[in-house]
Amino acid sequence: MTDAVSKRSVAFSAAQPTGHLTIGNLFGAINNWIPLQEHHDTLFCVVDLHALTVRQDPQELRKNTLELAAIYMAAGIDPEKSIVFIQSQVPQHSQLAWILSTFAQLGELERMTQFKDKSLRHRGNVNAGLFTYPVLMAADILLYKTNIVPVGEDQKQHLELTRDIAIRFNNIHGPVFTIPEPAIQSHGAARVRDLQNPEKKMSKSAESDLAKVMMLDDANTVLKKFKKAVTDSLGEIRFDETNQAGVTNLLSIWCAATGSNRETALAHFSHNQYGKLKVETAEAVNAVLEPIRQKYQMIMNDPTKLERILTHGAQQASAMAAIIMTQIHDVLGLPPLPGAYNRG
Ligand code: AQP
Repeated sequence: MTDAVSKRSVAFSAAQPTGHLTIGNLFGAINNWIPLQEHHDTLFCVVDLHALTVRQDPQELRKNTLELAAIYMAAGIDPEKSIVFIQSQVPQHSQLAWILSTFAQLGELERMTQFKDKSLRHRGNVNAGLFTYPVLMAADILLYKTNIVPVGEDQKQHLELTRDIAIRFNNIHGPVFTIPEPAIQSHGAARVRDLQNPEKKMSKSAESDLAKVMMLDDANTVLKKFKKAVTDSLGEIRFDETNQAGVTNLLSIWCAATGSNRETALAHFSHNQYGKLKVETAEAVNAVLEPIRQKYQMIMNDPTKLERILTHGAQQASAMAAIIMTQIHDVLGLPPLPGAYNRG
């Protein structure tokens, strides 16, 4: 990618630097990003402004932001094919978010389940940014005339709101925005579950370390976490989200890690004990993570190169964003932009 006037369809996705990524982020989202690089214009963003909706230690945030970009690349995002950048280095994200907030209804934002969940988890800091998070996400996506957004199932509701905002804007001001489509994994990895509480999705900010497998965990830690995963006392290995959420989660992770379907998983495990399922799932996950861990170390050994890639990415993204912002100013009756954007 890289050409602001390319005619290929555009794919955009992002993750928050609220910590290192989990295998939920990998199997639910990033693994879907990689093949898109071949036939789409792809942008992958580290959304640090989103991370501010939960109180962050500044040193940690700075570190996590760079490390997250390195994890993208270690997992297979190629900066020669994709634009990789940090959200706060492209100011049009915040500018468009303000404009879109005048097209989002309070009632719509109140219905967002992530807002409800996060306001319960962060009772002491239910800030307005947590509430308007989906509007900033809509800006991230719409800024690049995005066609496809590969995300985990948890983001489906936000995507629907993005579409509604874009349609509402277009109905009033003409066809400025492209209406994006979500691309969600069709199998179990669309929602990898917490290893200690399989009723919940695996989250990088989960309090218990045993609940989440991080992409950079070492092989022994991965094995330990899977061995301690919560299952049940039924003693049967099958896909049953209602009665055996823990076992179903392990099977789904094994499928995602080995590229197998459900039938293969059942044929492989159905007459076995939970212990074998846990150990083989850990081994399959380690086989996926080992090359990522090695590549991550290589990338982090050259921080100057990493920063250069991100600066270049921000310039490319900003040049693309400037095109639509000019159009938006025009249709809304705002004065033309005084060439303030860096067109890279
Ligand atoms: N458990 C999951 N299963 C499948 N997909 C997942 N994603 C996240 N968790 C799972 C997908 O990963 C992408 C990046 O997510 P994010 O960093 O923007 O934030 P999130 O969805 O809020 O993820 P976390 O890990 O739960 O972050 P925290 O703990 O900071 O809130 C998205 O496409 C998401 O769908």
